[in-house]
Amino acid sequence: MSKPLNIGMIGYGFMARAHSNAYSKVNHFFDLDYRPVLKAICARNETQAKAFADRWGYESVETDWRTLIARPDIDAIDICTPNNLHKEIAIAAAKAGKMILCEKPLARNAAEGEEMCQAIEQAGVANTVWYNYRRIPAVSLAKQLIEEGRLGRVFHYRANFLQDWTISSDLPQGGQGLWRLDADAAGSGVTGDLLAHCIDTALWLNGPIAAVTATTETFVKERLHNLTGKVEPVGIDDACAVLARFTNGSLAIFESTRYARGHKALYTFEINGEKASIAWNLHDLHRLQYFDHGDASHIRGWHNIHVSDSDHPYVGNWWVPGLQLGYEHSFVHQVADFLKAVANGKTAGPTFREAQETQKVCDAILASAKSSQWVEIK
Ligand code: SOE
Repeated sequence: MSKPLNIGMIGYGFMARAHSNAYSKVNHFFDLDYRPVLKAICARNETQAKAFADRWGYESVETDWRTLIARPDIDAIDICTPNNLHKEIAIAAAKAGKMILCEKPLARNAAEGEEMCQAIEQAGVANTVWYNYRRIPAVSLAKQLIEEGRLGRVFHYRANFLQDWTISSDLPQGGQGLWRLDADAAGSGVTGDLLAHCIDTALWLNGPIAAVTATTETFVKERLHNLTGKVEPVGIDDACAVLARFTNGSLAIFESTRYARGHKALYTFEINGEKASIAWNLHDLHRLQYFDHGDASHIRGWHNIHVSDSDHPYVGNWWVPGLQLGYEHSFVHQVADFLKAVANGKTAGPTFREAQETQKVCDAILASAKSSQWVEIK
């Protein structure tokens, strides 16, 4: 019989739905010592919080996150708020001895991230940051192929995260649903929101980044601010282009933008090694492209691996072979790994400390865009 682990969710947006869905499903598919219980949802807007509680089956509603954290019946706090609240909530939750699952990016910048890391390390609480794409089975398979040594020395890493939803200059900034355009709430624009995913995966697959040089652009300079009612300068980066060097000697190109007309959420990466290459993209997320130079020359070519067999990462826990998984499953996998780690007294990455490495790279990218210089990552 699994033990209950009571979740206190803060926020009710898109990510709160993705995480709540994962908590609800995980024990149906994974054998775990713990079973998440949707104990309480917290949001300032009580009507919205109650509606969320009804739809997802949360047992209770709070309107002040401090009250939620003070509740002795809450084991884990899930932070799905805008980024400007991550630090204060995470530090308070750590001091209260709660486990913490924090939406990405960890914080608005590395200074905030460092305070959060120190708080959770001092408290010794289980923690994770929701960089969910690591746990798409095809991406986990890429990790496996790299660990099996199939790529050999890596020369190149290139990744993009492309969207097009902020092109209209009529789109306001700030407030519910649009806080990602407000620098005070978000910290940065596409660098923290989209490129951070590319960096998290890159650090996981290819090791530390040593230095970056970058340029950013804000194409729409002023937008109506939903909170002040005034037209205000836009403080976020709309697009970001980066050159980077990994400590293993490989070179990288990263790009993220919300101005790539026609692309809604196209995350792609390709890695070129001495012996093989791998490529993946989010619009075809159940496939991994793999080119092995070791294949006999007359049949050498790109393998198009449908990552849906029972010996592929996570897949054996779901349906019968050949039936593919999607975006939502990556969150279920993250919860499963988190709960397994909690049961074994271990950590499941990305921890706050790992996510802080991504934060440091993002800070270096933004600093380089300002100074037009290469910036080393300390
Ligand atoms: C932005 O539109 C966004 O929702 C990001 O915040 C998520 O992290 C990304 O996975 C999808 O796009």
